[in-house]
Amino acid sequence: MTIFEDLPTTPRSEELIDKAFSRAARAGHAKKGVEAQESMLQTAANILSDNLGNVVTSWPDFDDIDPFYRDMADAIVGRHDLNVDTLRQHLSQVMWASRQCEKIKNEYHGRIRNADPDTARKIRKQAFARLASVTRQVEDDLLAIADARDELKTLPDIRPDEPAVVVAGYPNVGKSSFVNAVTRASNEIASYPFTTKQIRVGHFERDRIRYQLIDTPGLLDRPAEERNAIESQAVSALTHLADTVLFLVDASGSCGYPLESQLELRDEVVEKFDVPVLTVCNKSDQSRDVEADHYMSITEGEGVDDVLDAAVDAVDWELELPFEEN
Ligand SMILES: Nc1nc2c(ncn2[C@@H]2O[C@H](COP(=O)(O)OP(=O)(O)OP(=O)(O)O)[C@@H](O)[C@H]2O)c(=O)[nH]1
Ligand SMILES: [Mg+2]
Repeated sequence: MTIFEDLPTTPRSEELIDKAFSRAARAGHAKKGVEAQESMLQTAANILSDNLGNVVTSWPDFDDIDPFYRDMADAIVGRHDLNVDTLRQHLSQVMWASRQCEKIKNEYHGRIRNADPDTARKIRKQAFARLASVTRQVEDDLLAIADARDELKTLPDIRPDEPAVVVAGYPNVGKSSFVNAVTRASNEIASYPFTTKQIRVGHFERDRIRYQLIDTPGLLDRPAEERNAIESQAVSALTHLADTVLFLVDASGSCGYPLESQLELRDEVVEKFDVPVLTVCNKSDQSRDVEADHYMSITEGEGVDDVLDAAVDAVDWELELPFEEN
């Protein structure tokens, strides 16, 4: 469950106008004369102002959300040349339109009430034209919000309030093998729109605490200068998320990358992340020729549990008890 999961579909301007005016016509049929015109205005304006308002209030307040979600949202909507700040501008435009519909309703209501039926009909038509025009003015805003919503809704279930161990390292060093080996079979494969490879999120439990183990292909597997803006933003999101990083190296060179480059990337990650970064020499069955915090061989099943223990120690998560005073 992510904070964006419940975002409802964003309506388009024409859709809203059709809905508002057809409901208004129905409401008008039930009445006669001036009253019919009043009822039509009320119905149309209410539907527009409510629906436009709901588009905005269904979004979480970006000032309150975890920085992980904020950076992630920035990275994800970046595909549409949006970011959280521009998204907020679109949302406030839509809120403006919602209030404007309310104002139009109030402004025309008195005029209709004091008119004869024919004039009342003319005034109501003017009001409808203005309602439609206001709603069309935010057409682009609604489209941008719809794009953002569609992307963010499918954000994989990574929880910033649960402990997270991020697994990094060059391609082929054994990151996925590690995540697969130590987490339950039902690894969630998460597709992020900004990486060509799929991120794997596994879970394991220690002392009744659930840990997230996050494989990061396409993000933390090469030097920062090779990342595009969106990928950098995603890495920034990971810095908020990670409680510990396991940096896997392959000293045998069978992964296809020189050890020196791997260690340079490791140093970069140490620099970038504010949390413990453990250097883990994987494929120790092939080579242990590197200075590391831990040595393991996933294929031989050697040292794997120790690495997981070390990660748990480094995370140092304190369970918050619900009955504890704060
Ligand atoms: N000899 C040996 N091979 C291993 C070990 N761990 C993983 N491998 C092999 O290394 C290869 C790459 O492993 P992956 O787990 O796919 O590596 P990765 O880091 O996830 O690679 P990308 O997803 O491309 O970034 C596979 O063929 C694994 O079988 C190990 O401990 N010893
Ligand atoms: Mg992999």
